[in-house]
Amino acid sequence: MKKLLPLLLCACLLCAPFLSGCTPAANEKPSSITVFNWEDYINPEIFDLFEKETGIKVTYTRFTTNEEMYLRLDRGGVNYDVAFPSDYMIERLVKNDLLLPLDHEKLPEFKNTYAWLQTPDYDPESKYSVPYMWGTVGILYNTEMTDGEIDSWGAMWDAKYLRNVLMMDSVRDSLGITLCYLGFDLNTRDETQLAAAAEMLKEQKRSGVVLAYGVDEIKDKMVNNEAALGLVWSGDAITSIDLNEGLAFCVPKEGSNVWIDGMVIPRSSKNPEGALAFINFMMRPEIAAMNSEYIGYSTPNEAAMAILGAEYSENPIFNPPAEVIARCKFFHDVEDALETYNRIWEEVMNE
Ligand code: N2P
Repeated sequence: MKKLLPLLLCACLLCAPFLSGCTPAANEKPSSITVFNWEDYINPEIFDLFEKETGIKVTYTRFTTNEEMYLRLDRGGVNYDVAFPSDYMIERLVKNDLLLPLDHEKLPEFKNTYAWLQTPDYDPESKYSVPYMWGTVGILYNTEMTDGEIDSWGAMWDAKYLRNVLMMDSVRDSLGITLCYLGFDLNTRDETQLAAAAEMLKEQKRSGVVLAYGVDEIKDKMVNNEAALGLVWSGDAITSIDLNEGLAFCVPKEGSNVWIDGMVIPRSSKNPEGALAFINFMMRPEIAAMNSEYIGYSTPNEAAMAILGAEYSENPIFNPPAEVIARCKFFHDVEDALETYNRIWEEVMNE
């Protein structure tokens, strides 16, 4: 051993340049993250601010629906460091082990989150997600192309709006509001209820009221007075009304969906540390406020809400009154009924 020791020391010294060449590189954090978010759902200035402060460069990739996002995470092959799924999709991602648990030690800004949003039932301990934005689903309508106040989903089936209705090309949203209109639970797995909703959606298409099915382009068409009614998320209603004051929004009396989108770290992340830094940055009051102001969606951040002030907190679309929330329900993962949901949507599209 005595003879071996100097030899070992020598070997170590000889290797040292290579080892030291390796060590910093191994410790060095990759200086970029890939953020996988919805279209039109972040103020791009935030990426520059984050990069300036941390040196971490952000690549921004987009998706249109939760279902599309899920498939991309599930198939693997692409690396995403931060993604923004909704409540029911977080449930599904957790069930299928596609998310990394969050290290809350690295997320001190989480404290700014409203207490009621810190323990959502899809992730009661915020173990895998922190809230990003929340809102409702409703009808955006053109007050000059419709008569009187709209307060029912029935308007979207009304023959007088021939070729004037924009439906959302999003399975849960379009089926969800149809189920509400029929008086059924928007998470139903009952085949008879789902078949009734399917028939309603096909009938709506056959009748010719539907001008188009879309997602992000609905707000542009509504702003340009191209349709009388559109199915939208509340934040898109705010953005649209800002650009066209002839538009109004309602959450119909039959009830609707209230949702929370979260920030999560997919299991495939190559830079979870960078991802945590980004998520924490997004929860800073000033950043959350400037982001919410830019995209028009409601912040779950109490401190940011204080910065945004009365103009926002008193806007009933941005901060819906209790009676509106009371008639809304969260989506949940429908598990094995998902096949039925997808089949129905495909049938509607092919009708
Ligand atoms: C904005 C996307 C909003 C997501 N384009 C609603 N859950």
